[in-house]
Amino acid sequence: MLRLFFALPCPAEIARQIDAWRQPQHLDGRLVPVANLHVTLAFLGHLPESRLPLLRQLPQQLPLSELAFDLQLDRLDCWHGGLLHLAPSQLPAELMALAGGLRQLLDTAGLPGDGRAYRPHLTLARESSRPQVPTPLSVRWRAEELVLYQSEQGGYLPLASWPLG
Ligand code: 2AM
Repeated sequence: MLRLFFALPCPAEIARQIDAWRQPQHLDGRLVPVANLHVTLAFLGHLPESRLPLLRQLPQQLPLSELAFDLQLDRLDCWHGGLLHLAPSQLPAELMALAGGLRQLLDTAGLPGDGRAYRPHLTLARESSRPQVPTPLSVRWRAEELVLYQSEQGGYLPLASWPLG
């Protein structure tokens, strides 16, 4: 079984910016490694390897050439359980179309989600407290790639990717 998810990778330069912000904040908890920073679009959980051919075809059914967009993450928040993250205060229509489109295709393929509403975010640290006096952080990048990842111990392995725009 493979633990899988579709996500937007965080470009290396932006990931470095985020890390440069994180370092002096003295965050507690477990920091997400720089190379693993991403925004999940659809979480698939554990699936047998035999599902990979289907998953490799699925995104092609979306109008990917129309779905590049600027993603601005400007809201620092900490959810229940200490999930410190950045989220967009404005939800780009393309982001919601991508996540919603993937969810619909997955449902149709017999791979339903857990029914929870999609709340886009980039996790910075787990089991963490909100920084006491956080320096504001806002990052923006052009989302131009959709990636299917396998989550393994110690990292995320890209299995397939599709250009946006
Ligand atoms: P998180 O960072 O908020 O924990 C790989 O684990 C990715 O899948 C992470 O972005 C993680 O979100 C997300 N993820 C893990 N379990 C999930 C679930 N049950 N529902 C939605 N996303 C999940």
